[in-house]
Amino acid sequence: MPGVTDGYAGSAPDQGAYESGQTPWVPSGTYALVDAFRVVDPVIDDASDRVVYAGEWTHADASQSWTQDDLDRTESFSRKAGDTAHADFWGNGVRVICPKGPTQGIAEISVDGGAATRVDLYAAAKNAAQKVFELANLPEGRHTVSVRVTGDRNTAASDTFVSLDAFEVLSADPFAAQEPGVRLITSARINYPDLGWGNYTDPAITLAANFSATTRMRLLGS
Ligand SMILES: [Ca+2]
Repeated sequence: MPGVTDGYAGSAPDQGAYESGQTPWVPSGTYALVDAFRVVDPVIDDASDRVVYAGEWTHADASQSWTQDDLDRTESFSRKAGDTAHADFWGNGVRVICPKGPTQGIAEISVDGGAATRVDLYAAAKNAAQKVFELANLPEGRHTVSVRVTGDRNTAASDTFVSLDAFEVLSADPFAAQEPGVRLITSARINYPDLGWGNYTDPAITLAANFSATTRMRLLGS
C-alpha cells in the first residue's frame, strides 16, 4: 500500500494494523479502504428459477410488445383457478408486483401459508409493475410468498387472469449471509486466530452446520 505503512518488517500486509508488539498504525493519508462489494438485488423476477409454478402458466418475455413496461420485460400469467406461483426468500418482508388491467381477475396472496389476502387486479387500462401487495415486519429469516389464481373477477373485468411480474424482498439486514443462493461471503475482514497479527476488531465468519464449499483466496501484499 504505497504511502501507508506501519513499519512492520515481516510479510504481513499493511492492512493488519496494530500488530502485536508494534507501534500503533498511524494513517499518513486520507485513503478509503474498500472492504468488499456485494450487490444485493431485492427483486425476484417472475422468470427467475426461484419462482416455482404449479398449473398452466404462460411465460411472456420481450418478444411480446405488451411486456414493454414489465420488470425485465417478463410476466407470467394464468386464469385457471388453483394455479399457484411461490418463491422462498430471506428477509423481513415482501412485495408482489403485478400488472393491473381490464382482463385481470382476483389473486390470493399469502406468506408462510398464512391467511390469504384477496387482491383485485382489475383496472380500466393496463398499468404495469404495480405494487399490489406488501407484508412487512416479519422476523428476519426464511419465508415463502405464494400467489394463487382464484378464477374470480371484479364485475367490471372481462377475464380472470392473474399476471405475476416480480416479487420484491424487504430486508433489515444489508449483509444477509443466509440469503438463498449465497453460500459464502469473503472479504478482507478475516480473523487470524493462529497468527500474532491481524485485525482483531471484526467477528469471525460463521457458517451453518453441514456447510461444504470450496473457495480460493489470493492474498496480496509484500
Ligand atoms: Ca417480470
